[in-house]
Amino acid sequence: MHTIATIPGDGIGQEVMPAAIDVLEAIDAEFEFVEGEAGEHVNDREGTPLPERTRELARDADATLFGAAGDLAADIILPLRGEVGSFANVRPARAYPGVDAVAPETDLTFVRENTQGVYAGIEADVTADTKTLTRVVTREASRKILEYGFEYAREHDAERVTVAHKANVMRKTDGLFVEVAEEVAAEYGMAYDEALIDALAMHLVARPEEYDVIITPNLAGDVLSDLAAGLVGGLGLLPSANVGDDNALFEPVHGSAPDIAGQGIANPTAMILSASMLLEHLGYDEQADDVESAVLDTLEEGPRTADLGGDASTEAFTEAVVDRL
Ligand code: GGG
Repeated sequence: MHTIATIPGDGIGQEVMPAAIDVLEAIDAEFEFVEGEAGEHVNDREGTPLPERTRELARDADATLFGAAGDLAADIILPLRGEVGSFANVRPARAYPGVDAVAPETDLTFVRENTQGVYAGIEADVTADTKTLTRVVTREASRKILEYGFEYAREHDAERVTVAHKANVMRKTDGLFVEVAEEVAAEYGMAYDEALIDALAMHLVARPEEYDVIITPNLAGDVLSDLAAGLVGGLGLLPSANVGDDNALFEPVHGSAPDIAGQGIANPTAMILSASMLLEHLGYDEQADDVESAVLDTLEEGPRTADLGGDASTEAFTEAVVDRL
């Protein structure tokens, strides 16, 4: 039996996590769920949003499900990703049948570097009016994410691999990323193209169907995957996996969504599909496919949540998924 740490976090994380647990309880597999506390309410009570006991749960579990973080994301989700040793954040963005998508042909995956770049949080106060941020890019971390990205592309029979960067401006840091990309692609014997991040944003809006696997530095992957969410029907639809050598954490791409939190109307699709990615990671391939099919059928046939033009609650959508399992 596998142990799964569940950490709902803030805002709608509290509402979509029960949906994922309901689904995992409905399939043909047995899990032990251990819930970990994290978030603003924990910070108010204990002076830290991510207590050591929650970090330990994530470290010790076979895999972790995380809900959402808001203003305290830097103190919650970034360290949690570190606790499971994740170096890759895999974010598939697909347009699903029945969902009114801006770009219905979209089917691509971001493989985002998860440990460094500007999200490493190396910031300093020079004076009250001047702040600095140090962006570190290492050969080792670049090689790790690029090898993972090319391997992922090979395993998924990707038609195209794109390496995103801004090396024409950030010559040393992204320059190193591009240099390592050339080496790794040669070792894998795989073709790839490079894309400047800003131009890539435009191309993704204009012709998303031309892309397949996109390997990106940390911040770019976060921003471009939200852009892709806009192409396929919204942030409620994108799941993700934070993958390490021995452990992994799965979470929706969306944040805590304070504008709708507490109303029971959040779309749990991204959270449930994250649970499906977790199932695949733990070797429950058949169950992962079943969950994905149940979600896709529900998206196509209804009921739908408000973000997709319906009026179903989070619970009603989840029940419809569970009924199809
Ligand atoms: N479930 C993902 C989440 O809480 N996202 C909020 C956020 O700000 N994330 C930053 C990141 O993904 O690096």
